[in-house]
Amino acid sequence: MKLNSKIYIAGHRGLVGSAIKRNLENHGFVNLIFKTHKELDLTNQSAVANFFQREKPEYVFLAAAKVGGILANNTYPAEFIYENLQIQNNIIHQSYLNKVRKLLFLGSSCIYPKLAPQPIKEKYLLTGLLEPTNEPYAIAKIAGIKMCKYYNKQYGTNFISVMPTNLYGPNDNFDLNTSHVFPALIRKFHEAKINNKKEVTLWGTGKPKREFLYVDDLADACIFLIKNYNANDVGEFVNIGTGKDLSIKNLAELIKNIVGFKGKIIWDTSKPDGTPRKLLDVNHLHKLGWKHKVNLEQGIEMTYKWYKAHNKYSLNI
Ligand code: GFB
Repeated sequence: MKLNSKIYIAGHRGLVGSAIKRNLENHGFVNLIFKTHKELDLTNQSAVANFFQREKPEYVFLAAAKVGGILANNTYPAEFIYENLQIQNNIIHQSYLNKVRKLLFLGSSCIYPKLAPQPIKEKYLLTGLLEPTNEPYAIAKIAGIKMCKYYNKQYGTNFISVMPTNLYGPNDNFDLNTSHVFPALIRKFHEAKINNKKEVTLWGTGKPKREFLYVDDLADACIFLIKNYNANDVGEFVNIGTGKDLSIKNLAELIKNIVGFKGKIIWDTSKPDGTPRKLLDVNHLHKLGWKHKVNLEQGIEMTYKWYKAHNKYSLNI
């Protein structure tokens, strides 16, 4: 991938896409293309076909998706399966038809069975029942992995699939109904602090364990892989994570302390816990030569700093 290679970032405004865009720009890549949802509806087959025929990108980062936390997935299952399948099918198929040199497909760690042995190895895919709260999204992402695999097999394309763990960082979604747990905790503790609240309500029991990777680390891993490897070097897909997890309760305590909230935490067990644990085995990734750099405490500090600087809720207005 050269500095003037034509690179399309699908989903450039989202948590992952904006981190990939930031990384490429910081490293001097000057020929990036991206479209807002208004400019290009990725669920529209002919619009995507016209875009690819016109732009002919050489590299594609497929970071566009309909994403959300446990409640959003559980509330809008039809939208999660339809929109993600449409987006992937359109971009993967047009990348093949328009001879894209390399595509990197972003999946998610929720593709694995609810009760997979931990840490989860790539080979555990499809060895058991999925977690119900995110089955639609997981099925769509599994379809994306398989589509890349079989396009590579039949058409000789070079489409790489990566499965990141739970992500967090700048540009995350902080809407309390649709967000993931990490941004929700940042916002809940911050708002409780500035409004002198006595308690904060969190979801579930706090017992589930999650692994968290800072999004700029993920972007670095994606660019490292697409620059240094082809699909057949990577295999069907590769986990991207830190190899460490903690309970939601411990994460809440960490974020509470860094934000400086002094009140109580109440657990609303009417909300779902989701899968009990999804710690990724990252040996394959390490053997390919990449390891994460940002540890959780650093990541919390950096994310909270970004949140206070970019969020109307933080400006005491
Ligand atoms: O991050 P999260 O929404 O999704 O929830 P998953 C993680 C855990 O945090 C669950 C708990 O046990 C939640 O009950 N939690 C506690 C909260 N308080 C809150 C809160 O205020 N907001 C949220 N959102 N959670 C997602 C999948 O699963 O993982 C996605 O649904 C995607 O599709 C993502 O795969 C990576 O980690 O359970």
